Amino acid sequence: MNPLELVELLKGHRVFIQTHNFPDPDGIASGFGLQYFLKVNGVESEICYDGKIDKLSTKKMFAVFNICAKSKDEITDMTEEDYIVVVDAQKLNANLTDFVGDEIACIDHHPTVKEYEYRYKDVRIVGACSTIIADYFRQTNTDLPPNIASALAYGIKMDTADFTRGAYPFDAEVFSYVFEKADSHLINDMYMNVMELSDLKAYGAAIDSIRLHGEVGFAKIPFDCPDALIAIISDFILSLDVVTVSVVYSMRMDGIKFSVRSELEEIDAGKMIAGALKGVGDGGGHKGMAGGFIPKDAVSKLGNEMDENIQVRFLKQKEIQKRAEI
Ligand SMILES: [Mn+2]
Repeated sequence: MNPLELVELLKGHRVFIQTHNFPDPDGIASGFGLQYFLKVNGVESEICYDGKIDKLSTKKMFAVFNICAKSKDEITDMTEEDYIVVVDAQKLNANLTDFVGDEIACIDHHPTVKEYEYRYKDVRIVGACSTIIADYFRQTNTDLPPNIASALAYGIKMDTADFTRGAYPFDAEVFSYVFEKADSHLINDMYMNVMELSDLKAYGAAIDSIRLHGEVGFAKIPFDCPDALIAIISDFILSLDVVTVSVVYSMRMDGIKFSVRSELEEIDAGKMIAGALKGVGDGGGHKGMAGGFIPKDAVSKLGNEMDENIQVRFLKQKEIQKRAEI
């Protein structure tokens, strides 16, 4: 797609750039980069999202790169006439709230689950949406200031886990273009002081409670913990040399929230949690990573020995999958 066609389409309209709900660094960087690209081409826009920004590292981007974005509650005057460009997400997906404006354009790097007719669609399977936005600058030879270049470089690094997750040569090619124009101090700054004291308490609780059953590591955080942090702690437990499957859960006011990881080819984390929580809650996800939830009302079904019950449920699923393998 020629990004200047997008500019033409948007001219004369009020424009919003919407990221997926609970935006991550790639979503924020994509929105920020696109906002600047449109601005130098004469189109003003606002970045918006639904949900919260609950991770310190994502919050930090706003200060480090000087980004402005509005949450759903802060936008009260969007109308049906307004144009929305969806970035790092697609309309009709569960992670994108349907705002009142008209979603006329979409720029994303995820496979399309539900088709939708946009007037401008640029969906490419690459490692990060930031890669596509950065390519707009390269393609059109548009001036790329250091803070924008740094944000895009950070978005690419984060979404590809430093080129170890779903990265393509195209990501590396575009990364080298933005990195040359970036301020490396700004990128480095993003990696400093990103842990909050409350994060450390959650790590501490998980470490204290860890139980190993063969290669399966269980850890419980006995208090409320945001999704993103439970997921990071699950990765952390998985990084132990003896652990190949990790199950981490947080006791919340409204129930128990789970995050599961598997690095074994024969153990599917999504199927494992779906089976383990059957009858008490819901779970699902990918082979490598999955999540789930047991609502408060169902917690009593786990009985007095709740932790043991949870462990038995997951271990049984592991056996079922192992047996299916033979
Ligand atoms: Mn992304």
